[in-house]
Amino acid sequence: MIFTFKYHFKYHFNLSTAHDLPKTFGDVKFVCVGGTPRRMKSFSEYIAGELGLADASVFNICGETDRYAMYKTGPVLSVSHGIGIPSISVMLHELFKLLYYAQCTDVTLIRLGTSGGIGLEPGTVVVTKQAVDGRFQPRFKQTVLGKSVVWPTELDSELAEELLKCSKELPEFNTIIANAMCTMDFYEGQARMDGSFCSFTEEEKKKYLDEAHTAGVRNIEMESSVFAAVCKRGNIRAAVVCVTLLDRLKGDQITCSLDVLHNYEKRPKSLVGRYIKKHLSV
Ligand code: R2B
Ligand code: URA
Repeated sequence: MIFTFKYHFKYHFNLSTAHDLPKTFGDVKFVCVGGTPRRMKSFSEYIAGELGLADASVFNICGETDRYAMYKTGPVLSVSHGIGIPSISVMLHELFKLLYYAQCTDVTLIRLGTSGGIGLEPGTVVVTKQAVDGRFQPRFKQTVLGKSVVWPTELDSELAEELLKCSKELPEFNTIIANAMCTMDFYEGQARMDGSFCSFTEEEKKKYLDEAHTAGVRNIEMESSVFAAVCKRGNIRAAVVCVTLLDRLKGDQITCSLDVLHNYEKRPKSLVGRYIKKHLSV
C-alpha cells in the first residue's frame, strides 16, 4: 500500500500516532464493518463468545467522537460506517491509516450489511462478486481535482468462495454469490417510489429492476462500490456479505416485523463469525 498523506491524525476516530497503535491494534487480522454502532457492538460481543473471549469487555474505542464506533475483541476489529459511499469512504481512509501505523499484516476486511434483494426470498444472504453502479458497470467513479477517476470493484473471489463453502454449514438460510448494485440513494436511486419525490412510472421502475436482474444483480445497497475499490487499491482481501430484507420485484417497503428484521440481521453475523472462527483456529 502506498501512503502519501502528511497528517497522522485520524480525525473521525479520535486516534492518532500519539497512541501506541501497534500495542493496541497490531494483532488485528479481521476488520468487520457495518452500518450501525449497535450492530457492530453486537457483532463484537458475538465474536467474543465464538472465540471464547467471553470475559473481554467490549467498549467503544472511539467513544470520544460520535462519527463512528469501534470495538475490538482479540484479533477482530468491528467498526461502524454509517449510510452511503461518503460515510464509509471517510471511515476506510482512516481505518487503512490505522492498520498501517499499527503495523497490522494479513488483514481481511468484511462488510456485513443489509440490502434489498432482486428476485430472492427475503432473508437470503448475498456474498458480493462485483459491486456494480446504477448502470450495472463494475466501477466506482469519483471526482478528484475536478476530473472523473474510475476504479474497478471486483471483490476477492477466493474469499467469496470460502464464505459460500462455510455457508453450507448454516442450512437455515440461503447464501449465494452474485453482483450487488451500489447506489447513491435509498429512494429514487434504488428505483423506489415511496420517497418524497418520484420522477418515474411503475412501468419504468419494473423495466429497470428487470434489467438489473438480467445483468446479474441480486441485491442493492449503498457502500459496496467504494469499499471494493479501495480494498483493491490497498491490496486488502475483502468481502461484502449482505442479507436481503425484501424482494424489490414485489415492493418498496420493508414490511417485516422487527423480530424478523433482527433475525435476518443475525445471518451475515453468523456466517462471518463462523468463517473467522475457522480461520483463527487453524
Ligand atoms: C443498506 O442499508 C442502508 C440503508 O438503509 C445502507 O447503509 C445500506 O447499504
Ligand atoms: N438497504 C438498502 O440500501 N436497500 C434496501 O432496500 C434495504 C436495505
